[in-house]
Amino acid sequence: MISGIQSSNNISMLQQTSQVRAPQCPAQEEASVQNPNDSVSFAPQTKLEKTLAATASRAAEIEANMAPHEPGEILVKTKPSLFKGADSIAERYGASLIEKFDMPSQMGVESADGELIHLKLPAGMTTAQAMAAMEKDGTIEYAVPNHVYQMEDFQQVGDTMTAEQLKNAQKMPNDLSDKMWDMHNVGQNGGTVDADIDAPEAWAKTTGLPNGQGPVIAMIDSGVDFNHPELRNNILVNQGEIPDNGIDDDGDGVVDNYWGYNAYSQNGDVMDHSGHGTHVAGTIAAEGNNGSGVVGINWTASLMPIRIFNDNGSTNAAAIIRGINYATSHGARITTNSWGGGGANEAIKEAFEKSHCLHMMSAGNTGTNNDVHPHYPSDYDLPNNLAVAATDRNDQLANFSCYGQKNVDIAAPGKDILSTVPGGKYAVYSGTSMATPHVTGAVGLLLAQDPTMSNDEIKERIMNGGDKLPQLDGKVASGARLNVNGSLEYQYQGNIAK
Ligand SMILES: [Ca+2]
Ligand SMILES: [Ca+2]
Ligand SMILES: [Ca+2]
Ligand SMILES: [Ca+2]
Repeated sequence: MISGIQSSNNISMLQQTSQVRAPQCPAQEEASVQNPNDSVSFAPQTKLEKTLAATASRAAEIEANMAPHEPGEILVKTKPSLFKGADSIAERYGASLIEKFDMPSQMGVESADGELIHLKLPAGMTTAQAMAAMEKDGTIEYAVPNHVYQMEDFQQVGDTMTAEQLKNAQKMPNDLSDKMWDMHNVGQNGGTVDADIDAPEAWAKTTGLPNGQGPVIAMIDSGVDFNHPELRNNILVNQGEIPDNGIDDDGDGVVDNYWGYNAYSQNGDVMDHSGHGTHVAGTIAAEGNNGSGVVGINWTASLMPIRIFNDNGSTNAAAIIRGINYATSHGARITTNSWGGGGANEAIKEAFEKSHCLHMMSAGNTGTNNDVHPHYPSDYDLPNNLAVAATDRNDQLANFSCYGQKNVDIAAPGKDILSTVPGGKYAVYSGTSMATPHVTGAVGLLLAQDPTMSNDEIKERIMNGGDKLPQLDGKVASGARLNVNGSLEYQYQGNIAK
């Protein structure tokens, strides 16, 4: 039985949302998107007009291959050591500066880098026209669209439940529901015995570190219901900030960022209105063995909600970059990313790459091969990311899950997953969005066991410590499904190619 707010068909909904997204642009922009040459129909006079005329055919070529983006906007990376590059570039293109991204100090030597700026182009100039013109500009390293991305779709299975309704079917620990085949599969509900991540065996070694003492896990998602009784104690609040007083008490540039950061609206509102982020959070770290609800892979943890999506489940590159940079500059060690799309974006890739964090990324829900049809951010070839496919209760690749021998690293349970949803409730969801937080939770336990573990070691332990399955051979790089106990026991060799 399918119920709730989600479509009964993952695949069509994902395709639909990425293809028919309503343009958020004035009529003039829409017309120019359809025919970029229309907007420069006057005789070129100024230097800028001449440049646009000279690059018109290149602009048409870029336009033809353009993934969904915010119209009339562009992200520009200046060449290194360019004095006041941002202002002069904006002026030259008749654009206005929306923001200059702060590169947190942990990201490396600031002065050796160019600046990343976000521009609003003048009326009538399309993103493709600006990109074509900027290719010829010697002061610019790259210019990319402000791509828009969707939350990875997910499917609710059955009804939302109260804690009381759940209690009828519990096993050890005292809140391990028998619906949680992903943690401990004894063949219940038609599953296969031990097609699971061996969570009880892992919990004999560690159940995570107390809030504030272990690795900070940034959830770059739709926010979290921070009032959920299973999550509230595992969210790392910003102690320097007084909530809801309208003042940026800790002076970090964000007002009232107590529970986390809303990178889309640039404020402290991280309440989840979709269920997506709250479900992800519960898999990573619903409070464990507390006699209620469900159990997360980490019974205790330090979760950092970073909301990047608006209420329609959509976001753009600028918000994503702000979210990644916030995680990096506010002490996160891990990020989890259950979102994606088709637009490769150099600025997003660089934000991930320059962050010291290890980034978990969902492979996508179109059931396709990511080595043939790219999916981002999971396809970025970075030393510090892991891309995750989804399996079901019989250890088969889920029918909706994307895969890729080169671009997807590992599979994890992602079909029929029970976790927390807003309003203090629980629900079963399916999607690679649900698989990804299993790996994130496992990384949390690895770092609880050894806080000094490097990203390279974590990647090797996750990939080589999993259960190799013939049906995943050729589908994911490791050929394995996550086994958190196996990763905790695995001896590091230093042989996973970076
Ligand atoms: Ca098991
Ligand atoms: Ca603040
Ligand atoms: Ca405040
Ligand atoms: Ca619980």
